[in-house]
Amino acid sequence: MRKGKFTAEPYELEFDLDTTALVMIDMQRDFVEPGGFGEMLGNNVSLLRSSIEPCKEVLETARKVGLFVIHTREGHRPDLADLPSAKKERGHLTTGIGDVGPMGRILVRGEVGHDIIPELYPIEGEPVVDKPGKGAFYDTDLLGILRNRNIKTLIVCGVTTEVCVHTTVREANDRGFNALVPEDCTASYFPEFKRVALEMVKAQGGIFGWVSNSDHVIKGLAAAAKGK
Ligand code: TIU
Repeated sequence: MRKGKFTAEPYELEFDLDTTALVMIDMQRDFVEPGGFGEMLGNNVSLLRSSIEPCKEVLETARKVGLFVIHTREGHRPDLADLPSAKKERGHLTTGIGDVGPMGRILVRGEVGHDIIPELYPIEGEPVVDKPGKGAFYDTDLLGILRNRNIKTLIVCGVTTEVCVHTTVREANDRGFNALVPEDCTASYFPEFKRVALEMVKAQGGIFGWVSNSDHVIKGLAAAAKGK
C-alpha cells in the first residue's frame, strides 16, 4: 500500500500511488509558443508559460515515485478527416487548423507545433493520447488505458484551464474518477477564466473535483512513496 493525502480544496484528497495517474493536458508548442494555434486565435501565449516550471516539478516527482504518467495532444490527422467542419470554420480564421503556420500545419499530428514542448517531453512508458476535441476522453484511448491500470485518481495539469483541462475534469468526474487540479500547473489566456474555472471545480463540495497546488502535490506524492 502506498497511500497518501493531498492537501486540497474543498478538503483533503486520499489517494494510493498505485491507482493514481498524472495527466498532462496539451502542453504543446501550438498552445504555449509563439506562432501556433493559440496565437492564431489572437491570444498572448506568454500567459501560459508560467505553468511550465510547476508542471515540470510535478512531472519529475511523479516519475521519481513511479506514478503512471499520460500526456495528451489536441490535433488532427494530416488528411483532416477527423476535423469537424464546425471546428475548422469556427472563428473565420485566415490561418486556422490544418493551414501552414510558423511551426508547420496548425494542430496537425506530426507537425512541430503539434508536439509537446521540450521541457515536458514524454519519456518511455508514458502513453501519449491524441485527441481531436477538447476533452481527453472524447474519441480517444484514454478511458481504456486508465481502466487497464486500475486508475481511480487523476492529477490533471496543462492548458488551457477552462477549455481542455476543465472539459477533461468534467469528463473524468462523470466516469467515476477523482480529479485534482494543481492551480499553478494550469493556465489560461484569460486569468479571470482560470480563476472562475477552478472555483467551479471545487464548489458545492467538489462538484467536479479538487484544487490544490504543485507544492502540496509534490509533498503528498513524496510522503506516500516513503510510506508516511
Ligand atoms: N483555445 C484554448 O483556450 N484552448 C484550446 O483550444 N485547446 C486546449 O485548451 N488544449
